[in-house]
Amino acid sequence: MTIETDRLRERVAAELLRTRDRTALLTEAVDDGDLIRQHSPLMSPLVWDLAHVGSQEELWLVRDVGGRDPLRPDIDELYDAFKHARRDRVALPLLTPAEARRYVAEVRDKALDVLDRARIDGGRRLVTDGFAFGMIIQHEQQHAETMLATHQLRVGAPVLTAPEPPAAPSFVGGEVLVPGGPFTMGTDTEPWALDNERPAHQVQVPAFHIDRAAVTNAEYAAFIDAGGYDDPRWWSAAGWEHRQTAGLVAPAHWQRDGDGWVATTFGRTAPVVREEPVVHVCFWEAEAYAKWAGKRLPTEAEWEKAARWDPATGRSRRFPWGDETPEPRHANLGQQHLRPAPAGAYPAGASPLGVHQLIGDVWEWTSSDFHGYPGFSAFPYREYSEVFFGPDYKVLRGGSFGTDHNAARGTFRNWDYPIRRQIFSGFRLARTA
Ligand code: AVJ
Ligand code: FE
Repeated sequence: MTIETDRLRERVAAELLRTRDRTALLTEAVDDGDLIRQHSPLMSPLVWDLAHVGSQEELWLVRDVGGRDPLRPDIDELYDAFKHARRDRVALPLLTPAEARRYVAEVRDKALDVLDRARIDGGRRLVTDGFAFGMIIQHEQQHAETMLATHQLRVGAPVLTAPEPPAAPSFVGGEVLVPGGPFTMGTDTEPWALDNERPAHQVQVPAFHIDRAAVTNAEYAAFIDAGGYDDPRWWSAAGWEHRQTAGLVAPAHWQRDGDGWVATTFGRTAPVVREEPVVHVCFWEAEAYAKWAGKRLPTEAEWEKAARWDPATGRSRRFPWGDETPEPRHANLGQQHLRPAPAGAYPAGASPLGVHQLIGDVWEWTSSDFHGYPGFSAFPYREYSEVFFGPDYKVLRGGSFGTDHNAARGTFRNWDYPIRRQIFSGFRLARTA
């Protein structure tokens, strides 16, 4: 065993533990009634997410990598996300909270045993650089964000607490020019990058301007006050149709309070903070705002160039600030704060061109549909991303305050339907130079 392999093993074990702590916190903060309840038809009951995390870990680490016998083959079907829609999961004969906790703990014991004995440094592509473990760690982290979104939809006394995000030393606004020219999008070298982030490929991105910060609550409120929700000029046909049928009048969780707005966040109602990025808006709202403002959403390639392209070397970095793994000073990630931070709060995380908070705070809608990059090949299974390719999904970039730092990077791609706003979604503006 080489030292590098031992280090990788230690890192994987530490990440598995750290990730499970968050899952435990999100599922222990509420009582059993809240774990089995459907808080929204858009979301699974929390107890489904919990056992599903264990089920995926059993499938990929215990059975596939470890070659061990199944623990609970009888429940595979219940926790297969493709077999039952989220809205139907509450009616399934799910494991009880106590059973689900026992199940995920048993799976974890076996997975750690596999980690001790498995060759994780190569041989099969699935285990090179511990990829299967990284995939399962990121999977659980993605569900931690999904569970956080479920918490946001839960009605009742607050159960989650976290310190306030940092204040901005100075407010950041305006835009920067990103020069035209080639840039390398996607990655071949990021060891735990998922299939849809690969392969690295050159794209020609014409010069564009991009805002230094995401659109703030104050800016978004001005759009509402200007009658933006009542003026079809700003909306695409599909967007206007949705605005009408869904009766959209403001971001989700906002309520009028005199001339201003209050928002309910994890059970607490407070005035909307003017300098924070707007969150819980759908793609159609983002698009309408952009048109009203005389700009547009960035394409996915523009977003990634703004986030990764180093003008000094022409190289693509892992993160806006460089190649260094995210630290709390770089970005608002990992549920350390339960809200986005004001524009300018993370100067250490800015890009060389001065674009702030591309990573963390809020997922940013792009104008791009979710497609495979040229040369895409599904790995390890088509259901991770390939089955979602097409015009139905829009790409979001950057991660939110609810995203683990391990599942947020310059190449990471998220996707959702353009009507969705239960996710921690905001946006920033761009325009062609
Ligand atoms: C990448 C957030 C769109 O939640 O559907 C979780 C992540 N994939 N389990 C999703 C995922 C399988 C995925 N998103
Ligand atoms: Fe999943």
